Amino acid sequence: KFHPNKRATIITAPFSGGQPKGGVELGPEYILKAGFEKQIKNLGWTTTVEHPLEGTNFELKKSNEKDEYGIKNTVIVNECNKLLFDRVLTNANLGNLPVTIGGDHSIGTATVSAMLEHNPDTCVLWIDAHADINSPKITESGNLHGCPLSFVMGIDSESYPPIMQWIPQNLKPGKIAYIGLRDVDDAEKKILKQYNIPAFSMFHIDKYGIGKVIEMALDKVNPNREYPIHLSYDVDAIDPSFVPATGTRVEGGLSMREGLFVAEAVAETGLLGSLDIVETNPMLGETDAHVLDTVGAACAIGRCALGQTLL
Ligand code: B3U
Ligand code: MN
Ligand code: MN
Repeated sequence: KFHPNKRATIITAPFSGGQPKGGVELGPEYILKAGFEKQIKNLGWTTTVEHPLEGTNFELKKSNEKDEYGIKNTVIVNECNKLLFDRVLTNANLGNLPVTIGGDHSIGTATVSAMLEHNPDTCVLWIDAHADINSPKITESGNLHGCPLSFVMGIDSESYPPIMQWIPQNLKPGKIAYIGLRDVDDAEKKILKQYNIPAFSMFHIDKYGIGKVIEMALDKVNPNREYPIHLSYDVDAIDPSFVPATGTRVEGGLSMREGLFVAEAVAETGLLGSLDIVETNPMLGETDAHVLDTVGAACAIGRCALGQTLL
């Protein structure tokens, strides 16, 4: 429905400044080396690859100190997001489906706000073990990969540094639903309640099954199945037994099939407008198999979201 011409732009976001661990900036390289572009071409898509962070050297500027706003690496996260915002928005406006490959989830600030700038009707499915909705005011870690959704919703905006004023606060609470949550900070739970944000945790997946949960999530944010969907997929939503090479593993996650079903179900709606695949960290695998499994899962999420079916 939204991409009959099947043109996708793979936008690499080799960035780790939203969290302290090294290695997540290698995610895009590993995913591309595994043949991701070819796999998408084989599904009938015309593909382009863009590297908007080339030559930036953000990694060299990383620190683990909180600034006066209580957050870390504010400047590089912000600069990174500006570059990605421009490429995601430009590609979306050209009719290309942006597939942003991370890197850590702090880049969600750019991808979500760009897609809402492109089409204000866009709804967001956030697939994650974590809610990523801390603000500078409430974050305990100060890691900005735990904050992208507060920035695009303007939550606690008085606590933001002035350099972040460019970010369009264009995501409304009724336009996002979570699937896969199981590690949510107390202050984040308050926000989810206060803003009445639909959130389907692993409890709901066990209770209703993944098929029903996707239907319920879409009924909340896209009841008539008419709006484009931004699918922001943190690979840590899937259980660490299948996806071990990621920065913040949380036991009790989605099975491999449940994880891929989420992407397949979005593809089935014909409403996919854009996709993020984030938090693949090839340096955190303890064995080669760990890395292969994780990179393989990231590629499979992309293929399923872009229309690969089992039959
Ligand atoms: N909520 C915690 C932990 C966390 C968020 N996202 C990840 N971990 N991957 C925080 O740091 O904000
Ligand atoms: Mn995340
Ligand atoms: Mn996560």
